[in-house]
Amino acid sequence: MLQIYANGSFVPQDQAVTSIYDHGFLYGDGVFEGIRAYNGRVFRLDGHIDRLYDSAKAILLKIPLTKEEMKDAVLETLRVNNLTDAYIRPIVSRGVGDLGLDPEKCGKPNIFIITQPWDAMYGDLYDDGLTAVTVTVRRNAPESLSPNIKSLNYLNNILAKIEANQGGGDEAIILDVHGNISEGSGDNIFVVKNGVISTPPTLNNLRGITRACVIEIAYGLGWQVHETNLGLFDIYTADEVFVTGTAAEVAPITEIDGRVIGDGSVGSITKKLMQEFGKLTQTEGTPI
Ligand code: PXG
Repeated sequence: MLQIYANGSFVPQDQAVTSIYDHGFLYGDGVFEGIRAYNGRVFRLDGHIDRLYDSAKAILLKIPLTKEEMKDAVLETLRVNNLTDAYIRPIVSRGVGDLGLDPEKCGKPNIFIITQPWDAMYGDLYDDGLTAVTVTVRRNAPESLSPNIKSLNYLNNILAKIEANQGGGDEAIILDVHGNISEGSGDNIFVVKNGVISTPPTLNNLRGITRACVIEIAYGLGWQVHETNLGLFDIYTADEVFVTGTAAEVAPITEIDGRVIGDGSVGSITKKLMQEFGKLTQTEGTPI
């Protein structure tokens, strides 16, 4: 049975539990990360741990481990479970409090790290392309709850995913309150038009680690990436659209709201970025 890191100990999966008074459970008060290991290495571990601590800082949650200790805990959890290719989910909740909102009533934050084997998320769709639907629910406004915070409150994304499921889409496209494209339910969005790659700036979406990798890869290939506000018109009329995320990796979208994107097949720039991203994940990372 898989072992879970729970506040410094390893416990079997079915015994890794927290209290119903944990504010992570009562209020979604906490933060998390989604990380992958490929071929015996953890991909962009530093970037993910930095984002975890930034998310925690933004909600005034002091993680009772140094970043180095957290990285060691991630690596040790993989070793304990004998995993070389895995999905890794560190979770830090505010901890056990009472039924009131006040986080000062909570004791120590709870830290859990789940690791498990993980295959490509979308199977054949990497060859055929995903279908996406624009959803009515809008992305949390940064003035209310910054989409930069990877918090345990994912209701906004879950509502988007429910609408995508109802609309027969593989992924949701979420607009911000102004009608600009923000992101998918668990990934960032890129478009390609006349050879130019564009993606929305990160005020209205999560600062994706995969997004940053793809931008790096594109620059390495001598291509430019424009970070600019995009509307529905831009994605409907794009030659290529793709999404990026730790779970999704680089995944092509070939149909949006009933419109065929480009010629309906996976575009050449998307294909190249998928290939190069695949090479990177197989060759770089922190050894387990
Ligand atoms: N936007 C959001 C809202 C995310 O949750 C990304 C973008 C991509 O970021 P990275 O750093 O992974 O490139 C994410 C992260 C899932 C799942 O099961 C996906 C994420 C997190 C948790 C679960 O699809 N994606």
